[in-house]
Amino acid sequence: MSGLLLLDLQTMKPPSPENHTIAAISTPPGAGGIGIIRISGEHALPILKQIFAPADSSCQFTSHRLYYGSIFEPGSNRLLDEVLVVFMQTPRTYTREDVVEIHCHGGFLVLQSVIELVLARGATLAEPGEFTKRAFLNGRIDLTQAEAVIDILSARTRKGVDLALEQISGTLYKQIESMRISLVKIRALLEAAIDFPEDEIEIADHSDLLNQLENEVLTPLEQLIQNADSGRMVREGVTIVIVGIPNVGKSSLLNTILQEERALVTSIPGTTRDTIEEYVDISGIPVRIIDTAGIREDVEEVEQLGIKRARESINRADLVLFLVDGSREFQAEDRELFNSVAHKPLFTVINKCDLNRSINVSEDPLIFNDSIEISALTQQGLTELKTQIFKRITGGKEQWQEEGAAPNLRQKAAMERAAVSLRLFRDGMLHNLTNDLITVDLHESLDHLGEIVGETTTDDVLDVIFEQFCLGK
Ligand SMILES: Nc1nc2c(ncn2[C@@H]2O[C@H](COP(=O)(O)OP(=O)(O)OP(=O)(O)O)[C@@H](O)[C@H]2O)c(=O)[nH]1
Ligand SMILES: [Mg+2]
Repeated sequence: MSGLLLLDLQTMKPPSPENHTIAAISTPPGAGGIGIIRISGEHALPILKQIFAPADSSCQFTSHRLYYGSIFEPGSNRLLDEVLVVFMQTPRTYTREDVVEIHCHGGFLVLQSVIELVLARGATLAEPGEFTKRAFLNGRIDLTQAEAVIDILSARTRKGVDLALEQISGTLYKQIESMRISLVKIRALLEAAIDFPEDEIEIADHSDLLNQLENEVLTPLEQLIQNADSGRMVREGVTIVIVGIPNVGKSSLLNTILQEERALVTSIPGTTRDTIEEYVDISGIPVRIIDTAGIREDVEEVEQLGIKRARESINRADLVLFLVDGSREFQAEDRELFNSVAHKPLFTVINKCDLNRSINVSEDPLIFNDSIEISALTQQGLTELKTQIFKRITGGKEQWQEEGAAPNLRQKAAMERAAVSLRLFRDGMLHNLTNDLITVDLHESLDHLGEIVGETTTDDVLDVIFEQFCLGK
């Protein structure tokens, strides 16, 4: 029986690899309340029928209905699990193929034995991302929507989820499509003029076309390219390192930002030996914040190693918080440390402002201009500190503006290529080059826009994208 399933029922030949039925455990490894096995392809339902005994024997496997019953091993009749199953008939499914989901108990061994049974009945284990790849290849979603699925799975802040959801709903796709439609219209007018010059086809004069190109394509495209930076920050996050000489309150600041006693705090200089890293959500940006060993000279070996790690973290930082103790005078060690990190984007934070101030900020305008005062102990200035961090990592933004889609790096690169061709095309029009010359650039820009949504994307690029998925998605 299982051998038969490997053959196409009409041609009695093995199905081609593109449309074989695939299966995978779609829930994460480890114990959970339920674990789901997903099967996609034309044999999904026949496989289910062989291994599932419905509690209600009149069960017709109506599409999109949940059925209760058990999974058993045909032949031995051994019970493998008590389950709920759903059959979803093409095309209203994730992959646009027939899809079956088997909702098992969440234990790994149970899931393992059920998936093995499904594979023995003729399904192939899905590659990472293969379900989503099929959704894309079968035209249910475009490439930007497929990439947004990766984003939603890996989002680390609510803002990241929101951006991904917007992209899944097709916002970016629609924007790119509307640009492509505008370009196709322009191309049609220009090509008509090439094909039928003697007919003196009424083509809009070039200045109309130029306006159209600017307003409907170039300007929105440039806006999208700018948004890519916000997108990158929300997807990848940024790294911030707290730096200072011993005892200025670095670990206290980390704890205050996290609102948790994460790092040891004592009044003894040299408390923190290793770097301590945690994630925190600052206005939607996942920020990796690193507390470091206080940097000073002439210390014993363990502390030296800590200081070496601190220096390494500084090198990787997107932003350095240079922390000083406002209740003491600014010291030669502070200044030396500042000079050694001054090549990084940084700003000075004066801590312990709940105590009497001894630091003289007017002495060093370079160090104290734009500095802010906080107290890690009383949390004074914490909101302002987060605002300043946000401003500095976003290049001056006070908060997120509603700007629409935020492309990822791949999409941005294709947009930039499209913009280059579009500017060449525009210059060609401005200089009244012949239509057949300038339409070459127009064709190229259309191709680059097509790469974004997946219409002109090469197979190796597709492979790279879908490899980023986890198994079962
Ligand atoms: N009054 C006051 N004391 C603070 C403040 N922040 C930290 N402290 C105290 O300063 C001392 C050192 O704090 P830590 O957070 O351990 O300082 P650190 O910079 O991490 O020190 P090392 O790890 O040794 O480099 C502790 O006694 C803290 O309680 C503050 O804002 N106000
Ligand atoms: Mg510390």
